[in-house]
Amino acid sequence: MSNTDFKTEYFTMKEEDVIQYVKTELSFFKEDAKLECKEIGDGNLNYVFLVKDEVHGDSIIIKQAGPVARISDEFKLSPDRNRIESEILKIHDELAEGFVPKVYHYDPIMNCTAMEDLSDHTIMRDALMNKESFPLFADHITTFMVNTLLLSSDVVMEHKKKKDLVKSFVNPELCEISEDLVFTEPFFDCVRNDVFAGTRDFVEKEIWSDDALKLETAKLKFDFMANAQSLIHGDLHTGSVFIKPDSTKVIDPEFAFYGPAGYDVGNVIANLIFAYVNGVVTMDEGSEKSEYVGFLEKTITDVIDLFNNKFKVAWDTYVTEQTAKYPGFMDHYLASILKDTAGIAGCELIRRTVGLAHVKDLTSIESAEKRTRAEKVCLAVGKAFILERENLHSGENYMEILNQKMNEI
Ligand code: SR1
Ligand code: MG
Repeated sequence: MSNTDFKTEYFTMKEEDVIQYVKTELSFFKEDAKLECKEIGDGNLNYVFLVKDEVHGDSIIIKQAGPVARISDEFKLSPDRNRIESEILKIHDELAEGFVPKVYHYDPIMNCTAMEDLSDHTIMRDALMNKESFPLFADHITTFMVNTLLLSSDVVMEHKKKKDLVKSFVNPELCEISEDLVFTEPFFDCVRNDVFAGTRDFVEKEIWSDDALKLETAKLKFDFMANAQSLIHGDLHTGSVFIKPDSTKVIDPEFAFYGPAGYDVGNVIANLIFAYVNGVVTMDEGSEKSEYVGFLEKTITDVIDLFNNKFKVAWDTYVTEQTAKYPGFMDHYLASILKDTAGIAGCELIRRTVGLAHVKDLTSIESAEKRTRAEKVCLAVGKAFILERENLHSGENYMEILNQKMNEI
């Protein structure tokens, strides 16, 4: 065991330390509990421990922030991200109850959070790779996004309270990761990029040599840094969603800060597209494929359209700000979120294909030919989303571009 003093000095815990930790620092388990612990994290940054009582079946998650990222020790990260994550989960639970795990305890010395075990759910990216469908997802995620994004913004919140939240969730180190990995590095031949051999020529011609595209990514990057519109999740991909057919839980909001609302919506769309492209290129023709691909087409369409509709309803219900109620302002505000959504979906599609942090939906494709096709589609769709973002207002608009690139490439 590394240490048993959890009250004075931070250290990164091993499984046996975590058992000791829950026994001494939490009153979650029963006296006669027989605890076992396993590190189950597969994300890029943190350590996630599942602690189970073999006697009574109770279980809990302990998530600890380490001093460097798991994906690469080039990223030295403030463990304050664990405070941000635990506080955001509580805020999300107030704004969108039922869509996040319950937080039981936050420890600012050990930089860890104790939270609800969601082992009866599956990480959505894994479930999608397994070709499972979730017809309720679009409804769930759009409720989550409309509630968390609109209700945390200036058009609903008292402005001084909103500014206090902006201060509390300034998240410079994790924002810097996104500024670099999402908006900067994928758009030039950066040494940290990881480009699949079959895709390289396409990337050089279609992405790195396109000055008009690069200009648009600069606009999106500076908007990301300067537009403190909503308290965004900041990393809302399908690996940040736990799912089962009747339940959707959004986890891992450590990248949260006040940024453009469209960042979250765009990330959801892009990651559904990765699953869609994977399904199209890897599945054999037949009913299983058409059902699964059909589910994803409908979900991509519905996420945009339901977000639009629910946003308008929530606006009428919650917005009290005098000037925000001027006729025409809601349309102007929502149009700018939708424009950001398309631009961010485009950046996410490109950065997960050529940048440092990839997605299994693409890297798991065994055939080099199929993977190359999938990657080129993602790049071409991403580029079109960025360049044409002014014109992407409906789910149908998104599917038109996706179908067009899928047919062309
Ligand atoms: C160094 S972290 C790499 C990526 O993992 C996280 O999930 C974020 O998406 C980040 O960009
Ligand atoms: Mg994460």
